Order: sequence, then C-alpha cells, then structure tokens
Amino acid sequence: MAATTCIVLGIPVQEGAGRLGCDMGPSAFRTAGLVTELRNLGYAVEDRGNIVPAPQREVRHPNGAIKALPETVAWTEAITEAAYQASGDGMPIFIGGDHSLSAGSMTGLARRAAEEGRPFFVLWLDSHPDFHTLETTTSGNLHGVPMAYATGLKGFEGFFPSVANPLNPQNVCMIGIRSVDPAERAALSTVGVTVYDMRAIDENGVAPLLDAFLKRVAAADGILHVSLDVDFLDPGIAPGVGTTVPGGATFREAHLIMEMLHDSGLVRSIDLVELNPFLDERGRTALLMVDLVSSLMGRRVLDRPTQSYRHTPKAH
Ligand code: EXY
Ligand code: MN
Ligand code: MN
Ligand code: MN
Repeated sequence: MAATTCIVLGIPVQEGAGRLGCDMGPSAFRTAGLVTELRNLGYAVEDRGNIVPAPQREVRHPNGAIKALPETVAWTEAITEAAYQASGDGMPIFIGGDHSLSAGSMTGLARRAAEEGRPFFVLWLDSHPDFHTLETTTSGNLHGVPMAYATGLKGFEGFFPSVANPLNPQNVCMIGIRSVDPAERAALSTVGVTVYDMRAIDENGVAPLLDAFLKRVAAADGILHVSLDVDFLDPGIAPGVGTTVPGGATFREAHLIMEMLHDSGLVRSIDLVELNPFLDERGRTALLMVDLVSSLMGRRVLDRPTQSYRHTPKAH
C-alpha cells in the first residue's frame, strides 16, 4: 500500500457560508469513520485535530453586501501555513468547513509546489465556480470567492493576505458547474479556467473530460489538488449541504472520478468542504463523502463486500 501518510486537518469554519452548520463538518467526517477507512486501506493517518481560527475581529468592507467580514487575514494565514506544513509531511486531507477554507489550503499548497519547482493544478468539483471577488459578490458569503482569490484576482487587498504564489487559472479544471453568477461568468471567460458544466458531463461522461485534464497534469509533471464541494453531488444523494443545486453528479460519476484520480497517482491533497450535518439525514452525506475518499485512496469497485455499503438506510 502507498507509503503516504494521510494528514487529516479539520477546519471548522462556517462564517463563509450563508447558513450555520459547517463548523460541525469535521466532527461528522470523523464520526463517519474517515480515519478508520484510511487505516483499513493501509495508510498511516495523522489526525492533527482542528485549526480553530482565532476569534475574528469584525471588519467592514465597502461592498455593503458583505456583512461584518470576519478578519480573514489571520484566518487565511493560519490555514495557509498549516496546509504548507502538512503538504511537506504527507497527503493533507482538509475536512471543512465551508469552501472559504480553500483560500488558505490552495495558497499553502501552491507555496509547496513552487518550492518543489513543479506546476500546481486544481480539480474543482463543485456546482459553483466560487469565482467572485469581494467587490463582485452580491451575497457577501466568502465561500463564493476562494478560487478567484487563489488565482490572484484583484479585489481582496486588505481583507485577505496577498497571494505569494497565485494559481495559474489555466491549471484549473472545474467539473459539475451548474450555478454561475454573471460577474463570475465574465471573469471566467477571460482567464482560461477549463469549465465543464453538467451538460458536458451529460454529453460526454466524466471519463474523457477528466482524462484530458489528467494527461495535462502528468505531461507537466504537476502536483494535483482536488477540491470537492458536497454540492457537486446531486442533492438526492447528498442532502447535507446548504447550497444544493438540482441536477448534480451521480454516485457512479463521482466514484469514477475518484477511481480515475487514484489510478493517475497525481493527487497530493484534497479539500472536503461544505458538509452541513444539520441538513443531513443520519450522517448519510458524510458517509458518502468518506466512501468517495475510499475510492480516491484505492478501494476498488470489486472490493465492496455486501456489508461494506453503509449508505442505504436499513430496509427494516
Ligand atoms: N455564487 C453564489 C454566491 O457567491 O453567493 C453562491 C456561492 C456558493 C458557494 C458554495 C461553496 O460553493
Ligand atoms: Mn464551493
Ligand atoms: Mn458549491
Ligand atoms: Mn442484489
């Protein structure tokens, strides 16, 4: 089995989301057996507990849509540093927490990739591109900005740390997109992010879309980070998230992506974000996310004995 040590990092942030509840995400992932599942697959696992952002001073932003902005400079710096350190010790698995945490995970990982002299790539599995700046967001919810921030768009100065190693948007592939605001669409059209919306999946299936991207990563000797937002999945199988959008990825589309990622050997880290246990049904969404991680980490379809599938509610 892989010598990789999995470094589990809980980041219980919820201020970036429009609803409370994501701060319970790390606990739900642990309750769903994430660590045990990884150890059963033969990995050494170091659970580093939770990074709990210091109490945030409230700061005001000129964009009136942004409610009292938690002081995200200190918050993001803490996550960035933890991500940088963890990526030097093994495979970081960031368990959130809302998607604003990826502003820190991606910038910390990008710093590590830059030090290794290798290009940094991101596979973004989400119904949203999260490509707003603090000036364009109309909701004021910071989980809608991390990719714009990490790729170095302007409009974050003074409210987020400056980005030392901006992510090249041409090294980003988004799959599952089906909810985009006009400002995001305009910004995305100019920077070269590869965006596969749900129709691209409907017409092609996930395999050729992902295969083309993985070939680019491999050809560039790149380092790949996966950012998996629960709302990538269809709400029918993953209700435990505050921003559900109908028409999402099926169970098998999601697992096929994870199995292909494992086979590629390119993945160095993953974010598991936006799980909201308060909206879930008996841990069903957390269990599905852990099941997807098992596929990412090497469990094969044929390794699924009858009792292993824990997501179907007991028939009686
Ligand atoms: N684009 C909308 C906004 O900016 O509020 C919705 C963002 C949802 C973000 C979730 C984490 O993916
Ligand atoms: Mn997201
Ligand atoms: Mn989303
Ligand atoms: Mn049967």
